[in-house]
Amino acid sequence: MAGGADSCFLGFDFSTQQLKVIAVDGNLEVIVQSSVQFDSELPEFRTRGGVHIHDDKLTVTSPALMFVKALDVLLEKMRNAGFDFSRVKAISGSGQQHGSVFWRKGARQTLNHLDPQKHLHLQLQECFALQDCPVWMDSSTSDQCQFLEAAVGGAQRLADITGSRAYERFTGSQIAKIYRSKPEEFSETERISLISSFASSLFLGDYAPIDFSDGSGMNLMDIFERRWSQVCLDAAAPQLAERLGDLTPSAAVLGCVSLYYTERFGFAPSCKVVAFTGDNPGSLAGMRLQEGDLAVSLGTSDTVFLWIRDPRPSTEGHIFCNPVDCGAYMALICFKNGSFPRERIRDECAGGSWERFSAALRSTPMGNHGNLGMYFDVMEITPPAAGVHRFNAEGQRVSWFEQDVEIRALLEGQFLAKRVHAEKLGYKILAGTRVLATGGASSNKDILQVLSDVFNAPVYTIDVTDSACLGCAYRALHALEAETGASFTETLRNAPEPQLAVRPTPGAQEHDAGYGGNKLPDELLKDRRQT
Ligand code: XUL
Repeated sequence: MAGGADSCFLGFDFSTQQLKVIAVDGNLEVIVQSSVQFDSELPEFRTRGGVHIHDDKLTVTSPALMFVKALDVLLEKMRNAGFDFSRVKAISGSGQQHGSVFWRKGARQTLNHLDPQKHLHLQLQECFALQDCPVWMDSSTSDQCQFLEAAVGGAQRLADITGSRAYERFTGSQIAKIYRSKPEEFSETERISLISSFASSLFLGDYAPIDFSDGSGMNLMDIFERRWSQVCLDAAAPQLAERLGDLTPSAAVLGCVSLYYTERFGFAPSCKVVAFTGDNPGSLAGMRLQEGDLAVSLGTSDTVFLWIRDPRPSTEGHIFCNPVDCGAYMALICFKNGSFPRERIRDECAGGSWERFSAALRSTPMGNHGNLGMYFDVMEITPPAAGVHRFNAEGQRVSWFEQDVEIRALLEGQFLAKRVHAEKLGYKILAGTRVLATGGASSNKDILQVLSDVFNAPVYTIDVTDSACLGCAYRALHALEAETGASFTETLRNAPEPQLAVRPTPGAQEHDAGYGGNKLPDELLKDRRQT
């Protein structure tokens, strides 16, 4: 173990609405948590939800200096609370994915010579070629997406290289937009960081490389070769490779914290900075997903994370390099129709009661006598479809179901879609597969039973509040242990385990063939763009 209870590891998360930190000790106990809310604690930046939504409603940015000032405030809060920075052996962190920071020429010099007597935000205010960073909520780059896909030979070809077809929020199209719309600012740019590598740069006192895992969310990196894809770079902007710098493994130790932190806060000069990564990769680490595991977050929108060995990129979902195992991958699939249709059907078919909703699930059989429904109240992401689609056992469209059948059809349809789309990306349910459930609906055992039966795998629940932060504190610890060859799983063997909630109903195996086969109607499986 990298140090005993005396040592400590920090995980930061530069997320959309706040900056958070978690400290764990060498026994993996969480000892400190703190945060800075952007809107309320840094009101001078006038953000709502941490962002500025521009007049076109599509452009969404956050001030670069707000993130810097948040770090000033957070570290001061910790110092004022008596936190002993000299115990910290290593730090790591995560950032909201896809967002980019444009450093002005000369910024590296400033980073290299930070004055410990002064706040960071006062020293870095002239360091950004763009004051406002494009963030993941931006959807203003449709033209750039089309151009990028056409340049590489189509959406599927782009996914084959970078793990995803072109997405508006991905950094490649964002950079292409800045290059064309703000040529002066672009030519003044010395380095483009992701939010994650920007944050590690602040600690390192130098430009930090982008890690493979967060780099996979740019539409610019060849995820199989783990290097920049020249054809994608060329389609985005000229001389981009030098502005992006090198890529690095997610577990790399980048160096030690700069003098600024040792002198101002009392960090040990030997305190290591471990590559920062994206918040979703950070969460995968925090949930301690293992090979074959799948995590399902059941919230406003539903998200699925997978640990994958041999991915098959598709025009649905994203493949990223795995942040804790350099030879593996992770997939992320987003479903927009999560809790709203669940609540609507509860209201319409169970009188607004989760109890009656649960009773309906208990009174209907697994497989629902072949009845299946897809309920896309709003335009779905995966697949791009809208409306309610009901099919009977013969595969014929029908216009209504009995109330209890409707409730089961909704849940089986939602979970089946998750399974089918995961399998399309190369996911295989293995003997030891665990499904980790999180989010609001994961507190309902009858809902989890349906999930378990559809995947024919046990379902575990896990508290994932701040999983990205926690995951990055774990990653900081692991990066030191990795020097002795320990895997992430070995390093974390004593961390709190997910709790077993339900096992598959006897007979789920027989149903497995039906579930595993593409029981979903073809029209609901179609890819977004068959180019
Ligand atoms: C993932 C994505 C969001 C951000 C949120 O692709 O865009 O989950 O990472 O911080």
